[in-house]
Amino acid sequence: MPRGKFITLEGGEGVGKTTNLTFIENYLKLHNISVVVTREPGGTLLAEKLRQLLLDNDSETITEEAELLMVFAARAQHLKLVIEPALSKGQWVLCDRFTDATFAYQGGGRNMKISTIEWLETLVQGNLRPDLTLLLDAPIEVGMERARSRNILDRFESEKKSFFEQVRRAYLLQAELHPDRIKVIKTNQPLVDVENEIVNVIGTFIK
Ligand code: T5A
Repeated sequence: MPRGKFITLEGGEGVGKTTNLTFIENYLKLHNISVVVTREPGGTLLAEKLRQLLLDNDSETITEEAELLMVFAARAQHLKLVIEPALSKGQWVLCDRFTDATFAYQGGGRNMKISTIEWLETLVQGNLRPDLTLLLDAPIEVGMERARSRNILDRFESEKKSFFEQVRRAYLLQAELHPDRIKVIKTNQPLVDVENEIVNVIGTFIK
């Protein structure tokens, strides 16, 4: 049984990751690909609890170091219990956010050292990296407006505009550093056009 492929979906707040996740899942299933859909932080009982703690707006101030370690603690559980077993069985994994989010939010947004994040990435993931990453990108105002219209803002969504600008810049830098793996899709356009671009990228990848 060939190993499955690992696809991740990335981008700032409200850019349309969750909206397009189901579309991608259905597209893969149409092509007879067995796919596990999951998310980060989260995907296991413990990792979902850590997600709650990370997003909760009422907690005590979480230090940058604690935040980074919680994100990777959740990832370690998720990899061992969900992602690795699925890939080994030949299933594909479609994940809403992964380590590029850490480089963007904790690296770009919080200014944490990239070498520290890389060290933790190797500790937790070994050589495992996504096979394909779709980076959904839209101007900050568009994403924040969409996020605001939908729910009460969580701990990250309550950050200042400059934080999201740094996050966006860091994501685009990741795409520049890994052009073969990360494909940027602009989402400040009608959903149908976003879907067409996604089909182009995933269609080529499947072939
Ligand atoms: N985090 C995560 C870290 O700090 N480090 C890490 O390592 C990881 C893994 C997780 C938070 O954790 C942080 C980052 C995050 O802040 P999350 O729920 O995964 O949170 O991320 P959010 O960005 O908060 O997810 P959202 O659900 O808010 O945003 P989505 O999924 O990008 O957006 P979506 O699909 O819900 O769309 C938002 C609205 O826009 C509409 C949708 O209908 C929806 O109403 N929409 C469009 N409208 C018009 N045109 C289009 N093209 C549209 N696309 C979507």
